[in-house]
Order: sequence, then structure tokens, then C-alpha cells
Amino acid sequence: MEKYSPQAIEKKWQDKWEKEQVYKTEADPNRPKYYALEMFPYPSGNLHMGHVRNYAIGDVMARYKTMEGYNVLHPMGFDSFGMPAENAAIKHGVSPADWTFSNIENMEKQQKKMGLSYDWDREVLTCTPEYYKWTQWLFELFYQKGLAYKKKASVNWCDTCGTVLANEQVIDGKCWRCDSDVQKKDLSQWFLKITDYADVLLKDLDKLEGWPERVKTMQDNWIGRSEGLEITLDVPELDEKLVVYTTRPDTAYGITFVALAPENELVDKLIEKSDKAEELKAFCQKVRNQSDIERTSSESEKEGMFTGFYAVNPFNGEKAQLWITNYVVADYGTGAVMGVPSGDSRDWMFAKKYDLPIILTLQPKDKELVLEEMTEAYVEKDGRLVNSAQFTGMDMHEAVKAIMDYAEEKGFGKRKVNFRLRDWLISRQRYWGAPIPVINCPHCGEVLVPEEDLPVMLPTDVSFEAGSVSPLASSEKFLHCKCPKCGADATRETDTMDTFICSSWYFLRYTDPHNDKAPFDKDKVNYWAPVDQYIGGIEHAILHLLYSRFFTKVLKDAGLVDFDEPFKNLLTQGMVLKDGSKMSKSKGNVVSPEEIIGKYGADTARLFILFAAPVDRDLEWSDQGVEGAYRFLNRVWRILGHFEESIKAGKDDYDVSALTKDEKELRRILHVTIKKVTEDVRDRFMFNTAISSVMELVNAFYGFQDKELNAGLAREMAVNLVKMLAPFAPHITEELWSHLFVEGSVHQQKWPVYDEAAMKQDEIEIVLQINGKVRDKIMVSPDLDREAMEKVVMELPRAKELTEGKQIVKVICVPKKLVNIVVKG
Ligand code: ANZ
Ligand code: ZN
Repeated sequence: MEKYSPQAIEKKWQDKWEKEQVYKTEADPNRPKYYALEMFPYPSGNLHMGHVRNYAIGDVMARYKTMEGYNVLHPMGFDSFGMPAENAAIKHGVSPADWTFSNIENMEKQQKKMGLSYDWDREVLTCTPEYYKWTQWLFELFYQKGLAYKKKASVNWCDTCGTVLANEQVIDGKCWRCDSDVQKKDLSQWFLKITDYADVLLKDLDKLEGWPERVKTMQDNWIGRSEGLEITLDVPELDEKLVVYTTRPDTAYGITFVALAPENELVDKLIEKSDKAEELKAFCQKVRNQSDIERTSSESEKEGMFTGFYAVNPFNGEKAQLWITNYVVADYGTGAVMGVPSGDSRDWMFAKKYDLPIILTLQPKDKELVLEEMTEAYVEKDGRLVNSAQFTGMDMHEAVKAIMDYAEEKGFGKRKVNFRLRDWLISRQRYWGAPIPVINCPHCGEVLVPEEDLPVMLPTDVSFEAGSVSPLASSEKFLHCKCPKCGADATRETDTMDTFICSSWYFLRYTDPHNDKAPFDKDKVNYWAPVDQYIGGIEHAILHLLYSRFFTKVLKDAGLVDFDEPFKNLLTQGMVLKDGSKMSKSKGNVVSPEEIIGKYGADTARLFILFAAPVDRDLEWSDQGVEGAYRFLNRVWRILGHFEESIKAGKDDYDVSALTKDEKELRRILHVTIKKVTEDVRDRFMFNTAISSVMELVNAFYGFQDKELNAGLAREMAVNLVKMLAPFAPHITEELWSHLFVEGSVHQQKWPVYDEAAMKQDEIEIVLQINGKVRDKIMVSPDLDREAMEKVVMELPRAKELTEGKQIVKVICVPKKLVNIVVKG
């Protein structure tokens, strides 16, 4: 055999696999299926190491499961709508479509160089009319189910991106994409009613046993379910009522003020009747201009203005001042909070600042609080009630229930479950997205574009200037149309959909990507989906993964699919770091996959990245590590070359009993390795330890480099070694397979099976220690129990000699390892 040359073999096999459609899959109800999926990329132009890691992990699973006999679906596509394409258009004058498709072409080429086992016939590009037709169709389905609606709301606006954002896209008050501060704007926008599914989205997290706890906790917190009480308070001077939401009804006797968000509906009425209307208005305006983060962060300054009016606490008839504040969120609960400074730290800060009264209603059990000495609120949810009429003395948790019962009985309270989750704002004032298929008619109002007129095609005669109006409005041809209902002159919606809608169902489209009658065929989708293993970055823990779960549940309820969760198992891979930080252009620490593949080949790149760290941990790039992976593949190449003749001559069923003791030991290591690799890959995603056991096996193989080796065993070693490495390093293994074994592709072989009998050790070495020092070694049967082991060791001449005339204090026996004799004198 010649020298190992990845440059010579990788391209050859990639072409052959493509030509022979080795990775083409068809649904087959008679075979068990496995759906392996990596999150599809945005076509930014080039693959980075994070992609390489993501795809290498998925490819191992897909190839391994194929060898295990599963019918495997392993597709790839591009999440190809989105802003960068449009920005390129504004900056360089290229059309967003051209920019996108040329990037896709380039990235596909790079993916193909990685030797990934994708069925490219199933490729899904979300920016094509063939796909976005069905995205629009699904929008219409949501609309018909009452799950898509337009409303005027105070929404998140990013000036840099020139568009609104969903709550999930605002990270710590900043835009998820460009990191600039997000502002509030009152706009009429489209929403999807994800809040209708808040309860199931939360409850079903329990079903997701194959998801990392961390991701489930993040979703749990984002959905943010809380149980509490709505209390109605009278505002006698205005003859109005006011509702507050509290999760701490036990503190009801500690209310000393009520805090309102400027957006609360009572505020306008208060201002109208107030003699300091102008001041109050100005204050409200100031707060409205603050971002959510300014208003909600625990560090930001609490501010407020007394309205001059009072509400009455229905529990005790006490008056509570009505304040407009900046720390009550407009769209949570009722936008009004009962102020209990002794139990809530925001209320405490507020009361201290404005010198409002404080009443203590809860005493901890283990110490005695004195109001005058307190420097902060007592926020623990534990203790006994004080100053609370008939509830005084009650345990806090009991009191919560008793007070809720009491309030409901008296008719001024109502139990209420609230969610932090808000409806999903999906309209974007941008060009490169799926147009919202709605027509606005002066007579009929909102009208859906009829199904037979879908897709609503993106116009090309537009100007891309970002602003509060979508670029689509600049196309006269697009904008003006006839109402499908009454035929009157009408106009189209000019907003496009959030690209997260496109990615909320792409994994279903892969099951039937060329369907032009429906988004997918029911039988096909139910055969392939849900995804058995999804692999991607933790940055999608909430956004994409929550939206996809929501979509799946809606489609289930609409009868389009039979399952209600999209991803059975989820793996969040770690990042690829260089010099301790994430590879990024701005840091200048990027290692280009193309360069590494060009120099060492894809097999080395894949092997390194899978070997260097457990898949869910961050991975530090190491040039030596890459060299090491390359050297290892060379070692595999050479040892198989060395034994080429025996391997070819050997028979698959040979006489194992004829093996020498050393050969038996080699065969034992082989079968132990098969077991270890199988379990590591199948059950644990421990690719790094799987590879390291294969490396040890290769070392053991090298032990026979200068010795005779039974031809049958040489063949058994080679066959299994090549098969076990195949998912990790698909090209070199394919080449070796074709040299040594001829028939078919290694990737279509059966995964190795270990032989328990071969794994049994004939003899193992145990150690004799005297007072902890090693004095002798002996080979024994591994089945010896403690007693037998002790006996054998005590009989050793060395043991006799060294214990003679001494007192044996005790004998410590570690089965299969050692016997330590402790002596005195
Ligand atoms: C009185 C009280 C006393 C409260 C106390 C807490 C502690 P979660 O658990 O997140 O649902 N709250 C209600 N609506 C609010 C809004 N729109 N903006 C800001 N805060 C609001 O939080 C519910 C608690 O947050 C409620 O319970 C309310 O304050 C406050 F010792 O009521 B509490
Ligand atoms: Zn009409």
C-alpha cells in the first residue's frame, strides 16, 4: 500500500458517494428509523469550526445508526432568510438573493469536503418560493385557528436593524443580533399566540428526558408560571376599581401604597381628575421612554409620583396612596402592584426613598425582627404572620391559602395563574423574509391571500433603505392588489415574517422536501419525525427550541402530525475556543476549517475535534492535537498495510482455540474495545473516550509488528478496527475497506458485535505488598475470591521470606489488584 494521502483519497470517495447516492434515504415503514439532525446554518459565507464540530457529531451518530441497521434520515439545509443578506445589498448593491445563493454554494462545497453523510436531495432552503409558500400557508393556518393576530402594542424596536424584535430576541435589553439598545415603540404588529400554549409548553418539559436539564430550566424560567391572587381595591374618590396581582397574599395586611405602571388603564383617569395633571403626564412620558431593562433591573433607581388619590385595602379598610412608578411592568399581571415594603425589596427601596409607611406582617421563626432596626425587606418565604387580624400567628404557607380562600369568599379576590411568556411578535419591517400573506381591504379589512395564490412572491423592484416601513412598500407592483373577497382596490401587508418562523418547521419539511401539495405528507412526517437526536448550540435554548416546540404542538392540534414534541433528544455541543476564548474574527483567533482540511484532510479535522473534548464541553484548539490525530490515522494506515497479506488471507471464521496466549490477549483487547466504543457512542456520546480506546487497540496491534500473527486474527482485528473508525473518519476507512475487503462500502456494513467469551481474561497480574511496598508479582485467574487470592500470595517464597519471624498485623486484599501484608517487628 502507498503512503496515506488524504488529498488523494477524500475527493475520490466524496465523488463516488455522491454518484452512487450512498446516503440517499427513503421512508420504509418496515424498518426502524433514526432521524439525526444538526441545526441548519445561516449562509454567512463560510463554515467555522463550530459548524465543523456540530456536523461531525451528527455525522458520527448518523453513520453509527446506519451500521446498527436503522433507516437513517440525515439532512442539511440553510436558514437563508435574514438581515445580513439585506445589509450586503445596502452596502454593496448586490441583490440579497444573489448574495445568499452564492454563500450557500460556497458553504455546501465546504460541507461536502467534510465528507458528511447528508442526503442532499432533501436540502431545504427557507428563502425559496417552494419553501416559503408553505411558511405562508402555515401562517394562514395559525390565523384560521385564531393564533395569529395583529394589534397595536408597545414593542421592542432596534434602530440599528430598523425593525421590531420579539421578546426572546432582546437579551439583557439589547438586540440579539447587533447588541444595540432596544427601545420601545407603539406600533401595530403581527403576533403568534404562543401564550395559549404556555401551560403545555411548560408541562411537557417533563417529557423531554433526553434534553439537558439546563435547557429545560431556561425554558421553564422563560415561560415563568406563577400562582397568585388578583385583589380588587376600591378607589372611592374616582368611583373606580383597581386590580393588583400578588404572589404573596400573606402580606395583604402590610399594604401601605399601590404602585401603577404608567400604562395601567386607571392612570389616564387619575390624571384627568388630578390638579397636577401636567406633572404626572410628564412623569409618565419619562417612564415610557425608559427601556424595560431600566425599569426592571434590581439595581436601577426606583422612581415614582404620588397621584393624590388613594385606594382602599379590602382586607382592613386602610387607605393606601396611589403612586405611578417606573418599576411596575406594563404587561405583566395587571400592571399594578400592592406595595408591601416589609416583604419586597423594590417596595422597600421605594418606601424608604419617598418616606412611605412600613408595616411588618411576617416574623421569621428563628429570630425576632424589629421594624426600626431593619435595613432591608424580609423576603424569605417562611415564618409566622403578625399584624394580620385573624391570620396573626399563622404559618406563612398556610396563610397564603387561608387568605386566598378568605378573599375569594368575600368576593374581592380571585386566584390567578400568570405567565411571564408573552405572545411572539413576528412581523419585521425588513425585505429578506417571507411576506405575510395578508391583504388589507378598505371594505373587508384583513383578508388572507387565498391558498391558490400562494406563495406571495417577494418583489425584486424595491429599495432596501431600513426604516419603520418595510422595503416591500416601495414596490408599487407588490403593494397594490385587488381584495380577494370583494375585488376592491386593496394593499398588501408589507412586513415579512421573523426568520425564526422559517426555522420552526424546517425539520418537518426534510421528511418530504419536494411536496408541492402540502408542507409535508402525513405518513412521511409521522414515519421520520420527531427528530431522534438534535444537535446544536446552547444559544438556541429558548428562541428556536421554544418556537419549534410551539409549532409542533399547533400542528399536532391541527391534525398535521401525530407527535407533540419535535426533538426527542437534544445535545448542546460546547464551543470551539482558541487561546481560551471563542474563535471570532474580531479577536483574530479564527482557524479556518478549509485550511485544516486542505492540509490534513477532513478525517483528521473530524477526528481531532471529536477527540479533543467531550461533545458538550468547550474545546480548546490545539495544533499539536491536530498533528496527533493525523499521526494516529497514519499509524492505522501503516499497521494495516503491514499485515495486508495476512488480512487478505485470513478467514472470517477461523479457529480461535489455535491462538497463542499473546494472540488471545490481543483478541481480548479487541472485544473489550468493541464493547467500550459501542456503549460510548450509543449511550453516552462519549466520542473522545471511544476514540481513545481505539487508539489503545491500535497500540496493542503494533505489539505484533515484529511477530507472527494468526491470519484469522489479523483479519478480525482489521475488519473491526476499520468499522469502528468509520463513523469518525469516513474516507480513510472507506479506502482501507476497499483495499482489504473489497465488497461494498464500509458505511453500509454491520456494526461490530463483541464476544463476551473473548473478553474473559485467562490470567491477571496481582501484586504482593509488604507494608505498602511492592515486593513481588504473580499471574492468577481473575476469578479468585479474596480468600483464594490471599492464600496464593501468602504461599509466595518472597512473602514467606519477608514475613518470617514477624507479627502479621493484618492482610489487605484488593480483588484483581493486590494483597498488602502489614507486619510489625
Ligand atoms: C405583593 C408582594 C409582597 C409581592 C411581597 C412580592 C413580595 P412573580 O413571582 O414573578 O409572578 N408584581 C406583580 N405584577 C407586577 C408588575 N407588573 N411589575 C412588577 N412587579 C409586579 O411576581 C409576582 C410579584 O411581583 C407580585 O407579588 C407583585 O409583588 C409583583 F412581600 O405582591 B407582590
Ligand atoms: Zn374587500
